[in-house]
Amino acid sequence: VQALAAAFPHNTAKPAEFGHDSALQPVEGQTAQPASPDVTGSTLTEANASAKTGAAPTPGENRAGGALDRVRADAAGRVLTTNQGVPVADNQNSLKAGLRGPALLEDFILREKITHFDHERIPERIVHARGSGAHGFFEAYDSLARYTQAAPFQAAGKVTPVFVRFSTVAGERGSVDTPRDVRGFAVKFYTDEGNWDLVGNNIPVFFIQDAMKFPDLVHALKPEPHHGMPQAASAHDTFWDFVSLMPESTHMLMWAMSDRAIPRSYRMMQGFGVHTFRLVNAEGGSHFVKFHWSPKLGTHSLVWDEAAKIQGADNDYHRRDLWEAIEAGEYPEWELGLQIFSEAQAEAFSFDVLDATKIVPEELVPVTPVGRMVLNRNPDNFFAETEQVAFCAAHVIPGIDFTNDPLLAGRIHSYVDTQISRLGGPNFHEIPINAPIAQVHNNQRDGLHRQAIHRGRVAYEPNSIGGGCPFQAGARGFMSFPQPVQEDKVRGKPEKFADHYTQASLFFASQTPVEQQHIVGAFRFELSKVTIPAIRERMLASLVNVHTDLAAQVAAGLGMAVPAPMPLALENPALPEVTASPALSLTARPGDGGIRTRKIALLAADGVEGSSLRVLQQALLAAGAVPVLVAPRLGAVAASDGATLEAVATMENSPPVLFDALVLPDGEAAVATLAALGQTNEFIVNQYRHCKTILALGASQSLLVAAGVAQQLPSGDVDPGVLTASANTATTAAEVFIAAVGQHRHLQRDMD
Ligand code: HDD
Repeated sequence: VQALAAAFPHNTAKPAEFGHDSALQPVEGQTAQPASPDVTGSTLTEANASAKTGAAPTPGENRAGGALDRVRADAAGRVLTTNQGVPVADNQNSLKAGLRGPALLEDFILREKITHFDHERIPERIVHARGSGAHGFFEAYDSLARYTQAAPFQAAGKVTPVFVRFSTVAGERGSVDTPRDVRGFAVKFYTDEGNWDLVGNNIPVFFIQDAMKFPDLVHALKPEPHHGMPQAASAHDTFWDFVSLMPESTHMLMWAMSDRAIPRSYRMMQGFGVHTFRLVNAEGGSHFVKFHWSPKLGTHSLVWDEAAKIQGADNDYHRRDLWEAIEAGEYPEWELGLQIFSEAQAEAFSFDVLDATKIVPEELVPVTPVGRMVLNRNPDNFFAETEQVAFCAAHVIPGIDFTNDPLLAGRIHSYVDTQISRLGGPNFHEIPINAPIAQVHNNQRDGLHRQAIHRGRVAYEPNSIGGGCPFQAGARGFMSFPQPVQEDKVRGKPEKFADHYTQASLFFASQTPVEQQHIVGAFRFELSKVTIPAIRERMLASLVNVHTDLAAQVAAGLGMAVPAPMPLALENPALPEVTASPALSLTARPGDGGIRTRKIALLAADGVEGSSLRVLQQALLAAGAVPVLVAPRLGAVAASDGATLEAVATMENSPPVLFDALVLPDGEAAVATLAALGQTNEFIVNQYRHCKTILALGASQSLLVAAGVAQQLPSGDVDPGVLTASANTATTAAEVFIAAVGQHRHLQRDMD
């Protein structure tokens, strides 16, 4: 066993993974009983916390994986078997009557293998099909018991395991990671009182106000049904046809056309619960609440030209980014903040808090930090975990309740319903990634793929034969907030829902000039792809109501005149409480200015001045960045001082858009080689256009000149992101360079 363990080392950073010396490993030939999920008591409490929950996480250790250990399989050192556990002698040849004879029907081994393969795929999600997930934990800063009895918020330091899935919305499962799109931000909390799913997005509002319109929205957004185009893109006729006829979508469009829709990383975007939810405390007292996740790394985005090019350079850009960061121990972290307000406060707002196209400005109700979420473990198996995870807006726990938001009402139905066909039946809650760590006992039985073996003959309640078990929890159980309801049945909307523009204008007014330009550019791009002029015109008419400058600039880009404004559904909306909200700008959360996990390209070729590159490399590593030596070909690069550097990427396999910044090397011979390559120019031009930091050492300054890159901005100011230095001053240059990369981008240079 020890020899095998040495030959097949398992990942010791994953504490509970089966390894050769693991206590979890079944002894060969012995039936392995799955560990009981509850070995210490009838309910999971802080006192008997299992390996999956506990008071505080040990740094580097991820407790969220524990409950999944009983189903993790590791074949290292094992014999190949059929699904019935029968050892397979030959996995190369089917059973035939003679070496050149026909295959035999009796070959159950071949048939089992092929049949299973034939059914490997399941339907993809109707929306949010493409996504990436990770395990982690949520840790409360303090008790929120005065507001809610929700388990994760009951004590300072309380830890609740989570599984998170980030996603795009429109694209299919195999589509790209960087289209202009909303990102899903779905968090499953495995709490002591059952699973709570906070199924949010990276944008705090939504396109529509009523779930009745969701199928229409999605049909308009998805590839057009006659020819199946375009993939993962909203820039087409049907989407803009629909939204231009639905002015309620305007506020969301402003966000979706902003840089929020092209995040640099899942690790660098906010998340929002979108709807107004309710917090309910043990006494039954209720407050309204909005959920906000804010990334520790700050909010950062791509620019559109870069996002479009990344689609070709790396389809898995965001998936890889998340995976690599977690593997490297650079665990992404978000702070959870709550906007808590009373129903009386909500009544007085100029907008309706039940309208998912509206935010509650932070100036009106501040965001209170209540805890942090850390993602510290990658899934072991993409399908078993990330694909099979089933988030449901209906999954709430005691202490969290719904409001009458009509969009939320439809979601409460839709998610469970969709899992039944996607995951093949009503027992998807038993799939390990979906199974709560709280025990499940009820009288639901049977159905496709039932895993639990229910004992006894009682599957009804009330019963006497089973001693009345399982019994109702009474006051300890989930009780809906007893909101009084006495109204006529109607199909309609409250009046404030008809104010479609006030908050769209607030959003635009709250952006920096560069952000406003990016919004203009996005509208221009998207509407330029619309082939029916009447749709473009209708959309412009709507934008006039947001901001005349916005409409004028978009119209100019489309070669169209600004039309008359679209008639308002509500002529005299209530005066807004705020007309500018700095928190709505991405610049409000710059992060700590550090450059951890940023990828930096160091170009090199034979003859490169080695010592200055090594200084840069060391300084970047020390700052937590990922310096990557990129050369015309892989392998050894001979430096002019006789040393050898190792190129781990080529200019062909790693285009410039995959890097956050660029270092050009000193060394006459290397610079001459690089100057002769078209890719060098592309590296410099792309990095420059995308407002990234470039450092040219010594002789490579000629490459900047050749690429037409100036060190001065059009304004005459020095460009803080175009740096030059001699090789001798590499140590100082590294400091300046790192500070400049920490700015993320030099948008003063923005030129597209
Ligand atoms: Fe939804 C998936 C977020 C409105 C119906 N939605 C889905 C996912 C996220 C959201 C993050 C992916 C979950 C995962 O990673 O598996 N959806 C939202 C937000 C909304 C929203 C923030 C508005 C506030 N959704 C919405 C409505 C409906 C749906 C109004 C239907 C009435 N959403 C679904 C769905 C999906 C889904 C069809 C597809 C796959 C799935 O549920 O599991 O049920």
